[in-house]
Amino acid sequence: APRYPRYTREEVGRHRLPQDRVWVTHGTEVFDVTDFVELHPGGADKILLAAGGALEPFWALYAVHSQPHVLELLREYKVGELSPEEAPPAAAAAGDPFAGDPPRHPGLRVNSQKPFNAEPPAELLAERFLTPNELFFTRNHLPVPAVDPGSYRLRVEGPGGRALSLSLPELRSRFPKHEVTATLQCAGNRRAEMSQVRPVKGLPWDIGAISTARWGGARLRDVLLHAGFEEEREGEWHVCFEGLDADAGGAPYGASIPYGRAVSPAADVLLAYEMNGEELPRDHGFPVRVVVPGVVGARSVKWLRRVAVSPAESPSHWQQNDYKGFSPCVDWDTVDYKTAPAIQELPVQSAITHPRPGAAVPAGELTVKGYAWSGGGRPVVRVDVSLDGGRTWRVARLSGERPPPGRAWAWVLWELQAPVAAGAELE
Ligand code: HEM
Ligand code: MTE
Ligand code: MO
Repeated sequence: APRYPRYTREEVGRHRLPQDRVWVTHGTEVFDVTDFVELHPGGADKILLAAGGALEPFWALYAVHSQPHVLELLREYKVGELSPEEAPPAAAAAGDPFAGDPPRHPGLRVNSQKPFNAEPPAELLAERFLTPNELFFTRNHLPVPAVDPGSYRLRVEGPGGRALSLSLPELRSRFPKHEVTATLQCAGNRRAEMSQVRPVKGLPWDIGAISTARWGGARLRDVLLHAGFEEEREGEWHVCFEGLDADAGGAPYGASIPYGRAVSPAADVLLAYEMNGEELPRDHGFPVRVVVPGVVGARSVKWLRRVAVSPAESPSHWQQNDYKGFSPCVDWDTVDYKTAPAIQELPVQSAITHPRPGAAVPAGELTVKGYAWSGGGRPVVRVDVSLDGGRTWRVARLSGERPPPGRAWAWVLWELQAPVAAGAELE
């Protein structure tokens, strides 16, 4: 058998661009696939997502690769082996509060490592109506708590009901499982584009702080009614959520929604324990999270430990002093948080996932793709696309689910084919 040179993962990692040669690993083998990039049936942009690292996490998303002819083809490009001392990524330092965070998919675009905040790359974001769990955007404010499912209890309490302490098996067996397809979007989605207009503080999210899943769990409504809370209540009431993740001072992540939304059968608010048919991944709230469809992601509290009915909104920083909207004339030095309500329903949103800004597109027929979504369960009825800065418009083809009226919780994906003249600049 031929003897191949040995490389470390770091050396492989220096080969991410065609000008540096494109290397990937599979098992312990190293391949130079530069000459295959343009021949890849799935497109050059996709194969480049794996450049400099392991193929397996990407091939796990696309089963077409689990055929013998794909490995045979790959073998032609073998240039080396990984060094035998190449251990799995080093264990995190003791004393690091993030040392217990779970492993993540290498395709995610990371905006912050600790706490972990990451989005699927635009090339993969709208490839599928349901976002694969390992690519679903992650927005963590704190380290991911380690939860023992056996001793986990969810507390439910507040005036007007009896206190409950529910184990995971109780939550699963006492209440019917309800399933909802819902898109979650962070309020910061597309902040990088906002910063091009005027620099704003916060994580520089591109267009991927949004993802869609089929969530399964108990209806919050069923749990509240089981605890004896009335469907109709006089006066102002809120349902507050607390997570098991807490800051250095011991304050948990928290948020609240109005009582009426929590008990409304049409609002579909879930205490979810399943995501796309699997148990919730740790990054997305294992073992139980709230899913509030149509509402800013911040209210869908992960690692849920407590549900409290209260006459006041959640006292949490993230309900009181963050996730609020202000005039452009207000900045961080002059803001008075009490003057604005906490964001609940989000407005309409639409973004182009392909082509990317600045991309060169060949003359001929261009495919433009993207997603569109609205908060509040309002359906997207049409997506119009302009290639000439808004002078003329074409209507895109939509694909998605057909939800009941007022319950359009999921995005639609859209696509348009349009002719492009040579040398044209498209806006
Ligand atoms: C399709 C090889 C990396 C996404 C294919 C096919 C081959 C192939 C041979 C056609 C399979 C068939 O239809 O029988 C490779 C090799 C890779 C690589 C050798 C790395 C060296 C990737 C990566 C992604 C990807 C990293 C995604 C991030 C796809 C997709 C298709 C495909 C979406 C289906 C295209 C279609 O049917 O329209 N690939 N692939 N591939 N690949 Fe890859
Ligand atoms: N819940 C807890 N306990 N801790 C958090 O940091 N982040 C919130 C929300 N729930 C958060 C949380 C924010 S701001 C968003 S946008 C969503 O979770 C993101 O959910 P995801 O990470 O599953 O995409
Ligand atoms: Mo968020």
